[in-house]
Amino acid sequence: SNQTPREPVFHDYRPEPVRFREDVLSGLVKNQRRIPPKYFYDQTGSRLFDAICQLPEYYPTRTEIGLLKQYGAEMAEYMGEGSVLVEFGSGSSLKIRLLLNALQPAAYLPIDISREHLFDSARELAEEYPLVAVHAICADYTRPLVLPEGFAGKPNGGFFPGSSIGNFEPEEARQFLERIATLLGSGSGLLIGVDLKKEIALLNAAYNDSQGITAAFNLNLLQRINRELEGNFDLASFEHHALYNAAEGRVEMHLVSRKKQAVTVSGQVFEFQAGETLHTENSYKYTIEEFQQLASSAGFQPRRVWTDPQDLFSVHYLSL
Ligand code: AVI
Repeated sequence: SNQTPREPVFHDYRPEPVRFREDVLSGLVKNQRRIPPKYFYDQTGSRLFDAICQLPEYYPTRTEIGLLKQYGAEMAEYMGEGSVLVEFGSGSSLKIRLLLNALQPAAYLPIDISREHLFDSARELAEEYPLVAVHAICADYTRPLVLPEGFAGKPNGGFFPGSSIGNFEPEEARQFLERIATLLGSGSGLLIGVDLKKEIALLNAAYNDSQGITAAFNLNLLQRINRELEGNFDLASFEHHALYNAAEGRVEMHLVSRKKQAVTVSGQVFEFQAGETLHTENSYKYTIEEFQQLASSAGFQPRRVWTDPQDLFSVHYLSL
Protein backbone atom coordinates (compact mmCIF):
# COMPACT_ATOMS: atom_id res chain seq x y z
CA SER A 1 0.00 0.00 0.00
CA ASN A 2 2.84 2.45 0.73
CA GLN A 3 5.11 1.25 -2.05
CA THR A 4 7.32 3.85 -3.66
CA PRO A 5 5.75 4.60 -7.04
CA ARG A 6 7.93 3.49 -9.94
CA GLU A 7 9.44 6.49 -11.69
CA PRO A 8 9.84 6.67 -15.44
CA VAL A 9 13.26 7.35 -16.96
CA PHE A 10 13.38 10.45 -19.16
CA HIS A 11 15.51 10.72 -22.27
CA ASP A 12 15.45 14.23 -23.67
CA TYR A 13 16.76 14.20 -27.24
CA ARG A 14 16.13 17.95 -27.44
CA PRO A 15 14.18 17.99 -30.72
CA GLU A 16 14.84 21.03 -32.91
CA PRO A 17 12.25 23.72 -32.24
CA VAL A 18 9.68 23.64 -35.04
CA ARG A 19 10.14 26.21 -37.78
CA PHE A 20 6.62 27.56 -37.65
CA ARG A 21 7.38 31.02 -39.08
CA GLU A 22 9.55 29.73 -41.96
CA ASP A 23 7.07 27.01 -42.86
CA VAL A 24 4.08 29.39 -42.81
CA LEU A 25 5.75 32.15 -44.81
CA SER A 26 7.14 29.78 -47.45
CA GLY A 27 3.78 27.95 -47.60
CA LEU A 28 1.81 31.16 -48.12
CA VAL A 29 3.75 32.15 -51.26
CA LYS A 30 3.23 28.79 -53.01
CA ASN A 31 0.95 28.64 -56.04
CA GLN A 32 -1.38 26.38 -54.08
CA ARG A 33 -0.87 27.88 -50.64
CA ARG A 34 -0.24 25.19 -48.00
CA ILE A 35 0.72 24.79 -44.35
CA PRO A 36 1.87 21.42 -42.88
CA PRO A 37 -0.82 19.78 -40.69
CA LYS A 38 1.58 19.31 -37.77
CA TYR A 39 0.94 22.97 -36.87
CA PHE A 40 -2.69 22.24 -35.93
CA TYR A 41 -1.63 20.90 -32.56
CA ASP A 42 -1.11 23.86 -30.24
CA GLN A 43 -2.97 23.67 -26.92
CA THR A 44 -6.35 24.64 -28.40
CA GLY A 45 -5.77 22.46 -31.47
CA SER A 46 -4.92 19.42 -29.35
CA ARG A 47 -8.08 19.98 -27.30
CA LEU A 48 -10.17 20.30 -30.48
CA PHE A 49 -8.59 17.14 -31.89
CA ASP A 50 -9.54 15.24 -28.71
CA ALA A 51 -13.11 16.52 -29.24
CA ILE A 52 -13.03 15.34 -32.88
CA CYS A 53 -12.14 11.84 -31.65
CA GLN A 54 -15.43 11.77 -29.69
CA LEU A 55 -17.65 12.94 -32.58
CA PRO A 56 -20.34 10.59 -33.87
CA GLU A 57 -19.16 11.20 -37.47
CA TYR A 58 -15.45 10.61 -36.73
CA TYR A 59 -15.43 6.80 -36.83
CA PRO A 60 -11.61 6.14 -36.85
CA THR A 61 -10.83 6.53 -33.11
CA ARG A 62 -13.85 4.61 -31.87
CA THR A 63 -13.37 1.83 -34.43
CA GLU A 64 -9.65 1.41 -33.73
CA ILE A 65 -10.27 1.29 -29.96
CA GLY A 66 -12.92 -1.38 -30.60
CA LEU A 67 -10.37 -3.43 -32.56
CA LEU A 68 -7.72 -3.06 -29.83
CA LYS A 69 -10.25 -4.17 -27.20
CA GLN A 70 -11.57 -7.08 -29.22
CA TYR A 71 -8.30 -8.42 -30.60
CA GLY A 72 -5.76 -7.13 -28.06
CA ALA A 73 -4.85 -10.61 -26.80
CA GLU A 74 -4.24 -11.85 -30.34
CA MET A 75 -2.25 -8.73 -31.21
CA ALA A 76 -0.14 -9.28 -28.09
CA GLU A 77 0.60 -12.83 -29.23
CA TYR A 78 2.00 -11.48 -32.47
CA MET A 79 4.02 -8.84 -30.67
CA GLY A 80 5.50 -11.35 -28.23
CA GLU A 81 5.36 -11.14 -24.45
CA GLY A 82 8.15 -9.53 -22.47
CA SER A 83 9.29 -7.43 -25.36
CA VAL A 84 10.32 -3.81 -25.56
CA LEU A 85 7.44 -1.72 -26.87
CA VAL A 86 8.08 1.59 -28.66
CA GLU A 87 5.19 3.99 -29.41
CA PHE A 88 5.52 6.74 -32.02
CA GLY A 89 3.64 9.92 -31.10
CA SER A 90 2.31 8.52 -27.82
CA GLY A 91 0.36 11.63 -26.73
CA SER A 92 -1.63 10.69 -23.62
CA SER A 93 -0.75 6.98 -24.01
CA LEU A 94 -4.46 6.08 -23.92
CA LYS A 95 -4.61 3.36 -26.59
CA ILE A 96 -1.51 1.54 -25.35
CA ARG A 97 -3.31 0.82 -22.07
CA LEU A 98 -5.60 -1.50 -24.03
CA LEU A 99 -2.56 -3.63 -24.94
CA LEU A 100 -0.40 -3.45 -21.83
CA ASN A 101 -2.27 -6.04 -19.78
CA ALA A 102 -2.21 -8.62 -22.54
CA LEU A 103 1.32 -7.76 -23.64
CA GLN A 104 3.13 -7.32 -20.31
CA PRO A 105 6.17 -5.80 -22.00
CA ALA A 106 9.45 -5.58 -20.09
CA ALA A 107 9.69 -1.95 -21.13
CA TYR A 108 7.52 0.72 -22.76
CA LEU A 109 9.21 3.57 -24.64
CA PRO A 110 6.78 6.35 -25.57
CA ILE A 111 8.22 8.87 -28.07
CA ASP A 112 6.62 12.30 -28.37
CA ILE A 113 7.73 15.81 -29.28
CA SER A 114 5.52 17.50 -26.67
CA ARG A 115 7.78 17.39 -23.59
CA GLU A 116 5.45 18.30 -20.69
CA HIS A 117 2.58 16.20 -21.95
CA LEU A 118 4.89 13.21 -22.52
CA PHE A 119 6.45 13.45 -19.07
CA ASP A 120 3.06 13.75 -17.31
CA SER A 121 1.60 10.78 -19.20
CA ALA A 122 4.71 8.66 -18.61
CA ARG A 123 4.58 9.34 -14.89
CA GLU A 124 0.93 8.26 -14.66
CA LEU A 125 1.58 5.14 -16.70
CA ALA A 126 4.61 4.12 -14.62
CA GLU A 127 2.48 4.33 -11.49
CA GLU A 128 -0.32 2.30 -13.00
CA TYR A 129 1.94 -0.43 -14.42
CA PRO A 130 4.70 -0.98 -11.83
CA LEU A 131 6.00 -4.06 -13.67
CA VAL A 132 6.73 -2.12 -16.86
CA ALA A 133 9.93 -0.07 -17.12
CA VAL A 134 8.85 3.22 -18.70
CA HIS A 135 11.45 5.17 -20.67
CA ALA A 136 9.95 8.36 -22.09
CA ILE A 137 11.79 9.80 -25.09
CA CYS A 138 11.22 13.43 -26.02
CA ALA A 139 12.05 13.51 -29.73
CA ASP A 140 10.67 14.27 -33.19
CA TYR A 141 9.87 10.76 -34.36
CA THR A 142 9.73 11.86 -38.00
CA ARG A 143 13.51 12.47 -37.83
CA PRO A 144 16.17 9.73 -37.67
CA LEU A 145 16.75 8.58 -34.09
CA VAL A 146 18.31 5.73 -32.11
CA LEU A 147 16.89 4.03 -29.02
CA PRO A 148 18.61 4.61 -25.64
CA GLU A 149 21.46 2.37 -24.42
CA GLY A 150 20.31 -1.15 -23.70
CA PHE A 151 17.34 -1.02 -26.09
CA ALA A 152 18.92 -0.56 -29.50
CA GLY A 153 19.23 -3.70 -31.59
CA LYS A 154 16.98 -5.86 -29.40
CA PRO A 155 13.85 -7.26 -31.00
CA ASN A 156 11.20 -4.66 -30.33
CA GLY A 157 7.55 -4.09 -30.96
CA GLY A 158 6.43 -0.78 -32.46
CA PHE A 159 2.98 0.80 -32.06
CA PHE A 160 1.70 3.59 -34.35
CA PRO A 161 -2.07 3.95 -33.97
CA GLY A 162 -4.61 6.52 -35.18
CA SER A 163 -3.85 6.39 -38.91
CA SER A 164 -1.38 9.23 -38.47
CA ILE A 165 0.53 7.51 -41.28
CA GLY A 166 -2.26 8.91 -43.52
CA ASN A 167 -1.13 12.48 -42.89
CA PHE A 168 2.18 11.79 -44.70
CA GLU A 169 2.44 11.88 -48.48
CA PRO A 170 2.74 8.22 -49.62
CA GLU A 171 6.45 8.61 -50.47
CA GLU A 172 7.10 10.26 -47.07
CA ALA A 173 5.13 7.45 -45.44
CA ARG A 174 7.39 4.88 -47.11
CA GLN A 175 10.54 6.70 -45.94
CA PHE A 176 9.11 6.99 -42.44
CA LEU A 177 8.37 3.24 -42.34
CA GLU A 178 11.93 2.56 -43.52
CA ARG A 179 13.29 4.63 -40.63
CA ILE A 180 11.05 2.75 -38.17
CA ALA A 181 12.36 -0.53 -39.63
CA THR A 182 15.95 0.57 -38.99
CA LEU A 183 15.10 1.78 -35.49
CA LEU A 184 13.30 -1.43 -34.47
CA GLY A 185 15.73 -3.84 -36.15
CA SER A 186 15.26 -7.33 -37.57
CA GLY A 187 13.09 -9.70 -35.58
CA SER A 188 10.83 -6.80 -34.60
CA GLY A 189 7.24 -6.06 -35.49
CA LEU A 190 4.99 -3.05 -35.95
CA LEU A 191 1.32 -2.71 -35.01
CA ILE A 192 -0.11 0.16 -37.06
CA GLY A 193 -3.60 1.63 -37.47
CA VAL A 194 -4.63 2.59 -41.01
CA ASP A 195 -7.90 4.19 -42.10
CA LEU A 196 -9.55 2.40 -45.04
CA LYS A 197 -11.01 3.60 -48.34
CA LYS A 198 -14.78 3.49 -48.10
CA GLU A 199 -18.05 5.05 -49.19
CA ILE A 200 -17.30 8.69 -49.98
CA ALA A 201 -20.27 10.04 -48.00
CA LEU A 202 -18.87 8.52 -44.78
CA LEU A 203 -15.45 10.08 -45.41
CA ASN A 204 -16.88 13.50 -46.14
CA ALA A 205 -19.11 13.37 -43.05
CA ALA A 206 -16.13 12.46 -40.82
CA TYR A 207 -14.35 15.69 -41.82
CA ASN A 208 -17.50 17.88 -41.94
CA ASP A 209 -19.13 17.16 -38.60
CA SER A 210 -22.47 18.76 -37.80
CA GLN A 211 -21.17 20.46 -34.64
CA GLY A 212 -18.46 22.29 -36.59
CA ILE A 213 -15.61 20.99 -34.42
CA THR A 214 -13.48 20.02 -37.42
CA ALA A 215 -14.10 23.49 -38.90
CA ALA A 216 -12.95 25.07 -35.62
CA PHE A 217 -9.87 22.78 -35.62
CA ASN A 218 -9.00 23.89 -39.16
CA LEU A 219 -9.64 27.60 -38.49
CA ASN A 220 -7.63 27.49 -35.24
CA LEU A 221 -4.51 27.35 -37.42
CA LEU A 222 -5.22 30.95 -38.50
CA GLN A 223 -5.74 31.97 -34.86
CA ARG A 224 -2.39 30.40 -34.00
CA ILE A 225 -0.69 32.30 -36.82
CA ASN A 226 -2.31 35.53 -35.62
CA ARG A 227 -1.09 34.96 -32.07
CA GLU A 228 2.39 33.54 -32.66
CA LEU A 229 3.42 35.15 -35.95
CA GLU A 230 1.86 38.62 -35.74
CA GLY A 231 -0.86 37.73 -38.24
CA ASN A 232 -4.18 39.46 -38.91
CA PHE A 233 -6.32 36.72 -40.47
CA ASP A 234 -10.01 37.53 -40.09
CA LEU A 235 -11.38 34.09 -39.19
CA ALA A 236 -14.90 35.03 -40.30
CA SER A 237 -13.56 35.62 -43.82
CA PHE A 238 -12.34 32.04 -44.21
CA GLU A 239 -14.38 28.89 -44.49
CA HIS A 240 -13.58 25.26 -43.63
CA HIS A 241 -13.68 22.97 -46.66
CA ALA A 242 -13.02 19.21 -46.55
CA LEU A 243 -13.59 16.85 -49.44
CA TYR A 244 -12.52 13.35 -50.47
CA ASN A 245 -10.34 13.49 -53.59
CA ALA A 246 -10.95 10.06 -55.14
CA ALA A 247 -8.18 10.37 -57.74
CA GLU A 248 -5.59 10.91 -54.99
CA GLY A 249 -7.27 8.66 -52.40
CA ARG A 250 -7.24 11.32 -49.71
CA VAL A 251 -9.45 13.67 -47.76
CA GLU A 252 -8.18 17.23 -48.31
CA MET A 253 -8.79 20.03 -45.86
CA HIS A 254 -8.65 23.63 -47.04
CA LEU A 255 -9.47 27.09 -45.75
CA VAL A 256 -11.34 29.02 -48.45
CA SER A 257 -11.16 32.81 -48.67
CA ARG A 258 -14.75 34.10 -48.72
CA LYS A 259 -13.69 37.30 -50.51
CA LYS A 260 -10.77 39.12 -52.09
CA GLN A 261 -8.63 40.22 -49.17
CA ALA A 262 -5.10 41.04 -48.02
CA VAL A 263 -3.61 39.37 -44.95
CA THR A 264 -0.42 40.35 -43.14
CA VAL A 265 1.80 37.78 -41.39
CA SER A 266 5.11 38.77 -39.80
CA GLY A 267 5.08 42.00 -41.79
CA GLN A 268 4.52 40.27 -45.15
CA VAL A 269 1.33 40.90 -47.12
CA PHE A 270 -0.54 38.09 -48.93
CA GLU A 271 -3.37 38.77 -51.39
CA PHE A 272 -6.16 36.18 -51.43
CA GLN A 273 -8.67 36.05 -54.30
CA ALA A 274 -12.31 35.21 -53.49
CA GLY A 275 -12.55 31.39 -53.45
CA GLU A 276 -8.79 30.89 -53.25
CA THR A 277 -7.75 28.16 -50.81
CA LEU A 278 -5.07 27.45 -48.25
CA HIS A 279 -4.45 23.67 -48.20
CA THR A 280 -3.99 22.56 -44.57
CA GLU A 281 -4.12 18.73 -44.54
CA ASN A 282 -4.20 15.51 -46.52
CA SER A 283 -5.53 12.37 -44.88
CA TYR A 284 -4.73 9.42 -47.16
CA LYS A 285 -6.95 6.36 -47.07
CA TYR A 286 -5.63 2.94 -48.12
CA THR A 287 -7.13 -0.38 -49.10
CA ILE A 288 -5.62 -3.28 -47.16
CA GLU A 289 -3.67 -4.31 -50.27
CA GLU A 290 -2.41 -0.77 -50.96
CA PHE A 291 -1.11 -0.43 -47.43
CA GLN A 292 0.50 -3.88 -47.44
CA GLN A 293 2.27 -2.92 -50.63
CA LEU A 294 3.51 0.34 -49.11
CA ALA A 295 4.74 -1.54 -46.01
CA SER A 296 6.48 -4.17 -48.17
CA SER A 297 8.25 -1.47 -50.16
CA ALA A 298 9.69 -0.25 -46.83
CA GLY A 299 10.98 -3.72 -45.90
CA PHE A 300 8.13 -4.99 -43.71
CA GLN A 301 6.30 -8.28 -44.14
CA PRO A 302 2.52 -8.05 -43.67
CA ARG A 303 1.55 -10.81 -41.20
CA ARG A 304 -1.99 -10.14 -40.08
CA VAL A 305 -4.68 -7.51 -40.40
CA TRP A 306 -7.73 -6.91 -38.20
CA THR A 307 -10.78 -4.97 -39.42
CA ASP A 308 -14.25 -4.17 -38.08
CA PRO A 309 -17.35 -5.76 -39.66
CA GLN A 310 -18.04 -2.58 -41.72
CA ASP A 311 -14.45 -2.38 -43.01
CA LEU A 312 -14.04 1.17 -41.73
CA PHE A 313 -10.56 0.81 -40.20
CA SER A 314 -7.63 -1.62 -40.17
CA VAL A 315 -4.90 -2.54 -37.71
CA HIS A 316 -1.92 -4.28 -39.35
CA TYR A 317 0.79 -6.38 -37.79
CA LEU A 318 3.95 -6.16 -39.89
CA SER A 319 7.23 -7.93 -39.17
CA LEU A 320 10.88 -7.38 -40.05
C1 AVI B 1 -4.39 12.83 -36.78
N1 AVI B 1 -5.00 12.47 -38.06
C2 AVI B 1 -4.91 11.02 -38.28
C3 AVI B 1 -6.38 13.00 -38.24
C4 AVI B 1 -6.94 12.55 -39.61
O1 AVI B 1 -8.07 12.07 -39.63
O2 AVI B 1 -6.24 12.67 -40.62
C5 AVI B 1 -6.42 14.51 -38.15
C6 AVI B 1 -7.78 15.08 -38.44
N2 AVI B 1 -8.04 16.03 -39.31
C7 AVI B 1 -9.32 16.30 -39.33
N3 AVI B 1 -9.94 15.50 -38.49
C8 AVI B 1 -8.98 14.75 -37.91
